[in-house]
Amino acid sequence: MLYLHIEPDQQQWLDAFAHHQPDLKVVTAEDDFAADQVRWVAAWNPSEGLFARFPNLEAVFALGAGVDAFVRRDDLSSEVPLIRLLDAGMADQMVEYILWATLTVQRDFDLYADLQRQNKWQEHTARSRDQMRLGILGLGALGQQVAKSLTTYGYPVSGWKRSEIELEGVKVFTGDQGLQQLVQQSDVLISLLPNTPQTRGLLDAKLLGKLPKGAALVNVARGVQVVDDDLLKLLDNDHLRFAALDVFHEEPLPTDHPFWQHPKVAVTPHMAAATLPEPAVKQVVANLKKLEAGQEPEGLVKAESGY
Ligand code: OXD
Repeated sequence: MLYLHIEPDQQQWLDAFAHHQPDLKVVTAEDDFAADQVRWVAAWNPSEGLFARFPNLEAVFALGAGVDAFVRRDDLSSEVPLIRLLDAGMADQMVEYILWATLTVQRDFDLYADLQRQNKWQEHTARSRDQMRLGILGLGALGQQVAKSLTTYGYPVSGWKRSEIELEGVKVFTGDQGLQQLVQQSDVLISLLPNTPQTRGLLDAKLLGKLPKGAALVNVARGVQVVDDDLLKLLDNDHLRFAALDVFHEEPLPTDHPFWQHPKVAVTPHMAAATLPEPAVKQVVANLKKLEAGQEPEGLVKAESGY
């Protein structure tokens, strides 16, 4: 039996399970069931104490890419395999979001919106794609797919990862020095990093100050990676041109946060890449089969790295 914990659109998820594995018994908080019969939980934004309800838990499926809400919890032993989604339709959506943010500065749409508010007709010199160097922080499963996809649009794409990898068409930087180098040569810096103690507060004045003047920041990872005051200062002193922020320290973003009204900030409500029920459930079901066959599931979170 699998317990499903997700909002909104719970029915779509139930339908997707019924479609991909009709013989799997899926229950939710609305059902009557014996908690000791639950072998798996598939969840997003798991509530406090959720996992403690199930004494015979064999695995947990995070219905998203980031698992920060699933690790270091009192109700979930690190012995229970935790499996996250690797793409499930998210990469394409991330690419769309990044293209929107990139085009906003490349084609000066932010400046034109401002000019329109002043009834001003004034043309800016446009930049071509090869003049927009995209730097991706985080080349995990999602980051690699996003990076490869962005190269197909003609943008020079670089990426940073802790460990070495080869990625066709993408210049890969590693290590602390590599991080500085990547930032120094990024016109648009994009965070796809996992939320770990090492990435929290990483995007501070010291690092963001190394971006070329006029660069943009796109954060589609986790809000805690950005030091908000540092980012605001760099936008206010014109070192940075634009920030597209989808994630925040506190969500929903408090109504009095300066990001809301800042002319150089675009705020979106953690929507850059929604998890789509169909591909996500397909991945969960494929991994359930692997677990039942004694094989390692794809997207198994490693205890040492936490992602
Ligand atoms: C995710 C997210 O991690 O949506 O999947 O934030």
